[in-house]
Amino acid sequence: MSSKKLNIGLIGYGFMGRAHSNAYLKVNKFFDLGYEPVLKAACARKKEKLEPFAKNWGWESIETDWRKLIERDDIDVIDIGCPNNLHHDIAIAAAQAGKMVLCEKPLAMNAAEGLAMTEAVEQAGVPNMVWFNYRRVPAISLAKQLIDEGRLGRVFHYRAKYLQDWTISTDVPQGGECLWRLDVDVAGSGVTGDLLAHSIDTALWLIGGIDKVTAMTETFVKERALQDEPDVRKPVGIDDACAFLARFKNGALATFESTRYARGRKNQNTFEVNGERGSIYFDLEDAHQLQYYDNRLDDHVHGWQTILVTDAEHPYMDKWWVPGCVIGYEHTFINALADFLESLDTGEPVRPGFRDALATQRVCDAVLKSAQTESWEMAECPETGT
Ligand code: SOE
Repeated sequence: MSSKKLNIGLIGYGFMGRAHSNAYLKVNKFFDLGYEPVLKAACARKKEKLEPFAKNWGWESIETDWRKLIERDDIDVIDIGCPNNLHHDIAIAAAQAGKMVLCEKPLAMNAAEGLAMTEAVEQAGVPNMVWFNYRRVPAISLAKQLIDEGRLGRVFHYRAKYLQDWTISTDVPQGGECLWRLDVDVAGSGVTGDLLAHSIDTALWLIGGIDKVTAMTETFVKERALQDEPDVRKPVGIDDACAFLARFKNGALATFESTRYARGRKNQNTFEVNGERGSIYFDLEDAHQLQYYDNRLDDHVHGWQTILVTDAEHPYMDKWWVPGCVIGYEHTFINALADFLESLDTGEPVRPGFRDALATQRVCDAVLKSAQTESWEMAECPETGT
């Protein structure tokens, strides 16, 4: 297929800057699409870090002020891959300038910001997407397919965990490059916005809207040095751990748990769904597999089966390798980008868009509020799944 060029302006050169750059470079090698991203400009404040990043990934030019990037006529898409406290201003300015907007998760620092951003992209009528990349793990997309096919029937339970262990040491500083996730003024929250936002996005997609939540959070290390000023110590404002109960609007019950203090757990993102006719279980540390229990089989063959999600019949896998050859983390961004580019051709908005991510943000806000009030809080998220 001959494709139209789509000029990308990426903001941020960290972990997500790399993941997104890689997706732009590879997407047309594997997917047959009507659009082809051009790595037009990379933007960040620190020129000395930005220049080698841009050179390495093949960005044609650089900008050190995101406002200048947005002003450029040769940029079609603004991709926000910088820390959370900048998402709001950049997204609104980009939408008002008529640019398409892609934004890293979580959408914003809180739901009020998220709402303003959502209204901005909707008023401007610009295509938008939030990089909740785990929806594009083929096994998670397959879970969605099995649920939509009715294989689980009525859903009773949803059980999610998102565990890491990289902040246990009291010597880990907060703020600054890579460690902004520990600074509440930059991140907005701790594991709730960073990790549980993924779990909530997946849950809303698979099961539907959440009605209300009751939560507890803990900050285990109360004070940390600043990365950029090691002699200065500041109270820690993020939640190190969070656990909450939720009721979905369809009556299903859920538990969610997240921490960065689960020694030995590096990036364990799991969920289990129990339904009337069957169950499914997923673990990101075995991302190529989906566990499925089908109660409709004859009694004597009941048992959990492991589906190796690498066949051409499985979501996205016809674009990758031969059966049995697994794909990994980076491919989830490529799959997401392919869906975005395809949506420009079909005119069918890609999910999750800003409005979908706003629902997740509202659940996060309700969770954090509930941890403070120690009572149930309404999640104010829509009736249907996103
Ligand atoms: C945090 O450590 C983090 O990098 C998250 O910010 C990402 O969203 C997650 O995919 C991996 O872990």
